[in-house]
Amino acid sequence: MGFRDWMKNRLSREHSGKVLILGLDSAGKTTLTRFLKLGSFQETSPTIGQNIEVFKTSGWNITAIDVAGQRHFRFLWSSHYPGTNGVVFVVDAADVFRFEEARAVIVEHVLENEYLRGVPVLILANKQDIPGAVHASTLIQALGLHEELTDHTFQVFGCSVLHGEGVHEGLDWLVDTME
Ligand code: G3D
Repeated sequence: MGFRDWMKNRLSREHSGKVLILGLDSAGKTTLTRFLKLGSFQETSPTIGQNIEVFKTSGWNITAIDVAGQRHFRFLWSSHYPGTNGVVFVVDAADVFRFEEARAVIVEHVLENEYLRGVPVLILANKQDIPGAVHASTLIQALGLHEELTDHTFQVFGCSVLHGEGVHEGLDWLVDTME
C-alpha cells in the first residue's frame, strides 16, 4: 500500500487528532511531514516560523517542532503542547554524536512535559539506510533512556523516512495506541 492509500484508509476514516512531531534539526521531521502531506485531501497553508510548522492533513492537526538549542523560542513551542493525542520523536539514529542532545530534549520536552503526560510516544530510529545506524532495538539503551521511559507508553520503530520504509508501521502503532 502506498502512503497516500495508507493515509486515506487509516487516518482520515478512523481517527482524527493532534500529533506533535518533535526532534533535533536534521532528524528527518521535514521529510516526514512531506510524506504526511502527500496523503492530504485538505491541506491548509502551513505556518512556518520559530522552528514550527503547523498543518492539517486528512482531519489531523500536525505540529512539527525543531527542539534543538534555541532557548528563546521555547515559550512559543509550549503553546502547541496542550491537546496533543500522540507524539512522534524523530531521532537520527546514524548520528551518535547527537544522542546526548536528543536525550536531553526528549526528557525536557516530552517526558517532563506536564501537557504530554500519558500521551503515547512513537520514537522513530530514522536513517536506518545509513550503514552504522543504531538499530531500533538498541536505541533506548544508546540514548540512556531505559529508566526514564518506564512511565510512558512508547515504542521504537526503525525507519528510513527518506525511502518511506518503516514509517507506516510506526504510525500504525501510534494510531492504534492513541485515544
Ligand atoms: P529536519 O526537518 O528534522 O531538520 P530533514 O530534517 O527532514 O530536513 O532532514 C535532514 C536531512 O536528512 C535531509 O538531507 C534529509 O534528506 C535527510 N534524511 C531524512 N530522512 C532520512 C533517511 O531516512 N535517510 C537518509 N539517508 N537521510 C535522511 P539534506 O541533504 O537535504 O540536508
